[in-house]
Amino acid sequence: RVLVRGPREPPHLPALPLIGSLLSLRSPHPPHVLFKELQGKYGPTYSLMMGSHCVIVVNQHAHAKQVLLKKGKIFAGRPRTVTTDVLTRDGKDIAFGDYSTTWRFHRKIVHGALCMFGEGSASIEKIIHAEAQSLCSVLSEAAAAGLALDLSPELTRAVTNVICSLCFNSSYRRGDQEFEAMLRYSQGIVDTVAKDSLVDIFPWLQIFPNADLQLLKQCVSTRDQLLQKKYDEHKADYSDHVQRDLLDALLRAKRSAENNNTAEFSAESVGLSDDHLLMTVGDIFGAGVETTTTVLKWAIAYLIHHPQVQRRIQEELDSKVGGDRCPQLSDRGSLPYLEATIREVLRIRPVAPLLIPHVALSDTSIGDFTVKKGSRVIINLWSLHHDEKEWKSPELFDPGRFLNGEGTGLIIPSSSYLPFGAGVRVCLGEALAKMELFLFLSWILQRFTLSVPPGHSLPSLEGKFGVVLQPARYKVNAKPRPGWESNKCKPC
Ligand code: HEM
Ligand code: PLO
Repeated sequence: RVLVRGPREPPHLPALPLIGSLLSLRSPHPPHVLFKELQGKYGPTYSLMMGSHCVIVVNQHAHAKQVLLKKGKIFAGRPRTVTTDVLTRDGKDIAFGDYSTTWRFHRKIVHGALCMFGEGSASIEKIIHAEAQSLCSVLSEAAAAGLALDLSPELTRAVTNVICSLCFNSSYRRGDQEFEAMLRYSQGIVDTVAKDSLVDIFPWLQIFPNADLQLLKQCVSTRDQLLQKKYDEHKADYSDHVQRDLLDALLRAKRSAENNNTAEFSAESVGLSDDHLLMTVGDIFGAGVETTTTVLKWAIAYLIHHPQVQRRIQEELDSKVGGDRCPQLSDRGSLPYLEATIREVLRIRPVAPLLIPHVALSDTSIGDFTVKKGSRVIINLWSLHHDEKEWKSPELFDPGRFLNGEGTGLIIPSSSYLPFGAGVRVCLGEALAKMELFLFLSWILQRFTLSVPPGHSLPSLEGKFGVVLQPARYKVNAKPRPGWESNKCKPC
C-alpha cells in the first residue's frame, strides 16, 4: 500500500517547556553544530520557537534548494532584529534589508560597480597585485628577522585595501590610525551583531545583552563616522564624468534620480537617501573585509596542518607558473589543485554557517511541510557541507574530493555545497572573493612555505561562532622558498 501524506507541519521542538530543557542541556556546541545534531531526533527539517518567532531549520540540500532557488522570491525576506537594526539604520542596507524595490535597486548598482572592476578588466588584478606584493614584503621581513608572525592584521590590511579601492578609491598604509580603529570596531560588530535572535536558546553564547548592545552601538558609531567622512569627501569632488568607485556609482544614481525628480519618485522614495547609500557601502566594505580575510586565515591554518597539500600546490605553481613571474588570474585554469583547496576550505569551514536568516513572505511549503507567512528559515550550511550521505569523511580536509579521477579537472562532487548561498539572495561578492583568494594564496605559496613556529602549537580548527565563523588567532613561520630570499618584485 502506498501511504499518501498530505501537507503537515514540520516536526516541532516542544515549545517553552522543552526549550527550558534545551537551556539546561548547556551543550558545549555552537548553534550550527547543535542544529545538525538535533536532526537525529527531529529529522532534517524541523521547527522551533525563538521567543515569539517560528523558526524552521533546514539541514538538507533538497529543501535548502527549494527555499533558495525554486521558491527564492517567496523566501527572500529578512527578519528585523535589534542588533541588525542598529547596524543598518533599520534595514536600509542590502544584506539585512527586507525584499523590496530599494533592495533590488541597490543590488543592481553594486553589481554594476563590481563588474566595472571585475574579471576581464585589468584594474582589480592590479590592485590585488600591489597588495599581495606588500603582504609578501612583510612576510619576508619577518622571515629575515626570524619572527613568528600573526598574519591576521596583514591579511586584513591587504583585503581591506582591495575593497577600499573599490568602494572609496583609497587605501591604508601600515600602522594607519584609521585602519587600526577599523580593525577594532569591525571585530566588535562581528562579535555582537545578529546574535540576539539566537540568544534565547543558546545561553552559552555568553552574550550579556545590555553590555553587548552598548559595545555594538559604540562600534557602529565609529564605523558611521568613518563612512560619513568618505561620503562627504566624495560629495565634495564628485563629477558626473568620472566614476572612480562604488560610492561614485551610488552618488551618480542619486543625482540622476534627483534630476528626474517628480512628486512620486523622489530620491528618498526610491531608496536613494543618504542613509541608504551609506548603509549599502557599509555592507560591501564590511562584507568585503571580514569574509575574505576569514577564509584566508582558515586556508592558512589548514595548510599548516596539511604540509603535503601545501607541497602539492607549490609543485603545481612551480610547473605552471614557475619562479620568474608572479601568478595571474589567467593562471586559474591551470592550477586546479589550488582551486580545489579553496573549494575545500569553503566547504569544511563555511564563512556563514547559517547564512543570514530568510523569511517566508507568504504562506507556502517546504517539501511536504506547511510554512506560515512570517516564519524565519535558517539554512544550516554546516549540515549541508558535513552531510555523511553526501561527503566521505566530511571532517577530513581533502582538496582531492574536488578533482576528477585523473586529478586534472575540477568537479563539484555533491550538490550539498553552497558556500555563497544561491538564488535571489546569493552573495554579491562571490566573483571578487574568488579572485582575491586565488591571487593572495598563489602569491604567498609561490614564495613561502608556512609552518608552526617552534614552541607554538598547531592552529585550532574549531572556530568561533558569530555572524562569520572565525578561526582563533595563531602564529606562523614563513620560510622563503629557494630563489625568493630577497622577495624581489618580478615581472607580472
Ligand atoms: C551574502 C558568503 C564574500 C557581499 C552572503 C551569504 C553568504 C555569503 C553565505 C548569504 C546568502 C543568504 O543569506 O542566502 C560569502 C563568502 C565570501 C563572501 C563565503 C568569501 C569567500 C563577499 C564579498 C562581498 C560580499 C567580498 C562584497 C563585495 C555580500 C552581500 C550579501 C552577501 C552584500 C547580502 C546579499 C543579500 O542579502 O541580498 N555572502 N560572501 N560577500 N554577501 Fe557574501
Ligand atoms: C562585518 C563587520 C562590519 O563592520 C559590518 C558588516 C557588514 C556586512 C556583513 C559583515 C559585517 C559580516 C558578513 C556578512 C556581511 C553581509 C553579508 C555577509 C553578514 C557584520 C555574509 C557572510 O553573509
